[in-house]
Amino acid sequence: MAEDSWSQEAFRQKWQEQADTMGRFNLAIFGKTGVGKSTLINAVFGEEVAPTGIGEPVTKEDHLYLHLAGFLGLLDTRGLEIGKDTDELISELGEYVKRMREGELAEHIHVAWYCVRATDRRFEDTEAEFIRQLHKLGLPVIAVMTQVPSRHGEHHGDAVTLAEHMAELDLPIVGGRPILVMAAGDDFTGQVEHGLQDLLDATFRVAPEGVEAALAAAQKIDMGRKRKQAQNVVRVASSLALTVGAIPIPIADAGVLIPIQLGMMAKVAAIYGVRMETAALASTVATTLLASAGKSAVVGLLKLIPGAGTIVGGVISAGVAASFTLAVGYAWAAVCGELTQGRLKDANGALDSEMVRELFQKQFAIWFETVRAGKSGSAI
Ligand SMILES: Nc1nc2c(ncn2[C@@H]2O[C@H](COP(=O)(O)OP(=O)(O)O)[C@@H](O)[C@H]2O)c(=O)[nH]1
Ligand SMILES: [Mg+2]
Repeated sequence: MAEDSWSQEAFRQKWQEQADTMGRFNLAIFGKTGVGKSTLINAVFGEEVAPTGIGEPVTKEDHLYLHLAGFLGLLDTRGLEIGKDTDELISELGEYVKRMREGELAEHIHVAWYCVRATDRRFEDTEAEFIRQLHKLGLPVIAVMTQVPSRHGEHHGDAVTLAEHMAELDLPIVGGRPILVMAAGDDFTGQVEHGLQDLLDATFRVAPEGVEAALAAAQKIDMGRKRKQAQNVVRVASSLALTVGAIPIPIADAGVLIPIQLGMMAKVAAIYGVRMETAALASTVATTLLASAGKSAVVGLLKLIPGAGTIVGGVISAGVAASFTLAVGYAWAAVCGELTQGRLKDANGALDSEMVRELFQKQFAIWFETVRAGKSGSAI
């Protein structure tokens, strides 16, 4: 028990250390009411982020609100209308953007999304002017055309026409044209979600390098980005296990690998954007499994793999220790991927330990095989 709580404490600490290095990705979102901003944010960053709450007012004029949700900061506006109040909005925004730039990168506004609804079939001069002003504040602006109907992978002709029109205006927007999306499908009309990955890719292209990890963690649609960020941490832990295992570890002492793996798991969880408490809880399930049968970690898990047969003479070789750690890392990453998409929950919305256990175990077996077969380089 005492050891358990120590692990938990260490896990939280490692998670926080990692989170601190990642900082925050701050996105400003603009567009008229009803164009689909909240829906878009939900689709890309998850339900918890949607600015249904008020957020914190960040200027004394009270028109700019910052919503913090994990690795995302979302800036939106209240009470001022683009067109009618552009000057006031830009001046308030400019003041805020400049003030934040005096602080560290995690406080800056990194990217702006300007949303236009396809079904409005028009883009006003005042909107173009607003975008130009945003650009002058030094913000990379991505124009997003929302609620774009599609059929068989083709965009609605009217949306394409509107996009062409916008492209001809020579707006200072990323790629010179809007990105066409449908953030949420609709069963009744048969509309399917599309374009979100393009939007995310464009956002990655213009976000400063220093917030790439935070953006990867905050978004929930591209697991590949998360995995890529996690790779390094997993490899470092594996090398560490290799060093520890250079003197063959007696099976009974295989627990020496657990701290290495716990630290790795904490970092991977943060990299994936899994909240600390959820991650800590899920990690206990995984480590219980690692230490299953009340014996050593390695034996416990290797027993689950038919024909692992790598334990010779009652010791674990450096190679096994390293492979084992790699497999733990990637299996855990799979768990984290599911968690960030709101899965592995029971009917009450609480973490479902049984599901976590099953997924981790299954993924571990797969990865251990892959790693031992030397296929990890290309597969991961
Ligand atoms: N099916 C579907 N509905 C959308 C989409 N975007 C917005 N809506 C609907 O349009 C309405 C307004 O969207 P909302 O995101 O609240 O707009 P906001 O005022 O810009 O935040 C809501 O009823 C949404 O359900 C979309 O991509 N797909
Ligand atoms: Mg909204």
